[in-house]
Amino acid sequence: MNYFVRRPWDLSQKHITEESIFHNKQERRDFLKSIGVIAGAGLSASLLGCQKATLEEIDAAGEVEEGKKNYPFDRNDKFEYGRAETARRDAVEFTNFYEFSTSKEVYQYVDQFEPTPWKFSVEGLCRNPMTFDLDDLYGQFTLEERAYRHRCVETWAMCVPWTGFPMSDLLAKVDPLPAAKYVQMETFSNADQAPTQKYDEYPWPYSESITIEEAMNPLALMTTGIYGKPLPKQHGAPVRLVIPWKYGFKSIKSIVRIKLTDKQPTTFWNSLNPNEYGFQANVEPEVPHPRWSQATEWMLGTRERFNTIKYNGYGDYVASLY
Ligand SMILES: Nc1nc2c(c(=O)[nH]1)N[C@H]1C(S)=C(S)[C@@H](COP(=O)(O)O)O[C@H]1N2
Ligand SMILES: [Mo]
Repeated sequence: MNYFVRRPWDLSQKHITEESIFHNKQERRDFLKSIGVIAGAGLSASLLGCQKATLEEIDAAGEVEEGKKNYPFDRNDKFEYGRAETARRDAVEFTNFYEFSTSKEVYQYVDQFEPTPWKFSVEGLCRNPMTFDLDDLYGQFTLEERAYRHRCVETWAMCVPWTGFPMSDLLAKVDPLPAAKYVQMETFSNADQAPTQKYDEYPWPYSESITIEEAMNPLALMTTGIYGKPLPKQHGAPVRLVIPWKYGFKSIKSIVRIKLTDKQPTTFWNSLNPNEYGFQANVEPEVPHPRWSQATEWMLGTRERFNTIKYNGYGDYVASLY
């Protein structure tokens, strides 16, 4: 029999007024000056916001060479967006990475960041703690490309092809002890390379955590690439997590440490504002953020509006966890 199955993300679309993204060039210049970027780093006029940066300039600002020879990896067709793929330019020029900037034009602030060589450790409640460098990741794991939807708590969304491998494969290597209940993850800490880390109103380093059951879910992806290339700096080079059924802030970038623990760890956004950024942070359209509704979302680039879908449309994989 051949009939149309309505997938959870095939919902009726509403086109609502565009979100306006605030660009204040003077403010940005003042900030760059205050952190000494204008004088030292030799950014081009367009990267300083005098004119729109070209894709070539954005690519040059974020590019990471190491690992490139391995790409691209085969796409796993099990995963579909159910929507149009976000144009690469729209994703690469609009990112959240607070270590570098509280603006979305993170690519303008990453020139001091050196993501290679890189090492990260997996430690804590496991029988076989290990340290991995990038060659280990490309050599020891089976990487693939996956088309995932991404939903930020701020209501923007995108559809992008990530490259990576299941976090469960990583955890299998370290052999977790039965007492391990949570996976705690930390981003690098280096104020010389990441300007915002000079500001101590944030609880650096950025940290996140999920339960071990969530980490073992096949959707949880240790991610090294996007659009068939290594992650550019602003997307969280050289290795990040992607958890597509949760708000984007759980998908921690540029990971240096993963620790298995028996107690729920403190996490970056949750400790700053627990009312606005819950620990669990599953995508739930019916649960408003205290300052805005979560009922709809808008796509980077096209600004198309969609209704938000529970678990970002990944209920088949994760609903049984909750
Ligand atoms: N270390 C770190 N990881 C982070 C963030 C951050 O500021 N620092 N921002 C998060 C947020 S809010 C989102 S929406 C996603 C965005 O991923 P992208 O910028 O690659 O699209 O990264 C998440 N990971
Ligand atoms: Mo986000």
